[in-house]
Amino acid sequence: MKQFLYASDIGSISEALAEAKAVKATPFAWKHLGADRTIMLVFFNSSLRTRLSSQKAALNLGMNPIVLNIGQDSWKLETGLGVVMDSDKSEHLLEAIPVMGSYCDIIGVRSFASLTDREADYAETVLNQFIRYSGRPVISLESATVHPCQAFADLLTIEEHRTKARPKVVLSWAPHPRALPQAVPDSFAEWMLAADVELVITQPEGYELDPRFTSGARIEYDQMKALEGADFVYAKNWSCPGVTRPSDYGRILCDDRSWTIDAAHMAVTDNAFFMHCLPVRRNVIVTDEVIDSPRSLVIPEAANRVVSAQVVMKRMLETL
Ligand code: AN0
Ligand code: CP
Repeated sequence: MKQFLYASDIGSISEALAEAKAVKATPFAWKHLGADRTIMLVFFNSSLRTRLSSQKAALNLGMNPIVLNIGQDSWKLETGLGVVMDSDKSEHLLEAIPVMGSYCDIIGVRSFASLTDREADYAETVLNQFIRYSGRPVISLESATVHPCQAFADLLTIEEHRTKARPKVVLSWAPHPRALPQAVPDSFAEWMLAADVELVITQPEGYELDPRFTSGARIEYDQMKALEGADFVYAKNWSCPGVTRPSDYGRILCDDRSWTIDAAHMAVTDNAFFMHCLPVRRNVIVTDEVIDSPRSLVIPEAANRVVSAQVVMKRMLETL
């Protein structure tokens, strides 16, 4: 595997889930694969889970992880092409990427959406430069439009907890005081559709996600109606994807706290599990009562991030 951005990069979803279960059962069984190999984990943005689970997954495979925080440990990097570099950015990605590539066998990159330039974000400009210039397999650790390690872990968590062949999974927008990317809901929708669950997406008007990720999902603007009979409730905030009005891209259009997932929302489901990728703002996205309930999966979901990362790294090591 040379890149990991999309569900299609992993091939058969059922084979990927079977492999995830095997990796989870015996995490150290492939320790020989990573011997004398190095993975570089490059962070342009903050992280708790992705940073730690990627390091743990690499260690489980016998690999050496190197973590670089851009702008804190390194020079500030210019990402724009053709710019006159007289700002505070000392080095261009065009040099930094092949240099980093020369020190490792695999690269993982976290580079959030700008939320100002829709075209550049949706073209995955930064991540594609890593793919083009590093000469190494590249893993998106949440790039502008996708968070595949998260979506794969979410799917594994649903697979482990489902009691129906085709569970009803509701992706619900929820309020948040800051403008957040669309990467998590984009990938979640993409992976749920690839896995063939019954996916319903609910959001206020104007928050329609890009159809390249959601095509085939049912969209229901009435949140309570969407949640009826749900088996899994996946809450997430995202800023305006700019699908209907490009000028609104990255903006907050709604702060309606009636969208916060509380006990009344969960009451109309079929005793659904609650999921969120974390970090989560309590009593804004979800009430304490719901996230602290026995139906909350947020901790096992985060724990599965080691498993999804390990399957991806394992596949890359096998094809180096
Ligand atoms: C990020 C986001 O919404 O994309 C990371 C989530 C994994 N969240 C925040 O910045 C709070
Ligand atoms: N869910 C997730 O990716 O968390 P971090 O931003 O802490 O890595």
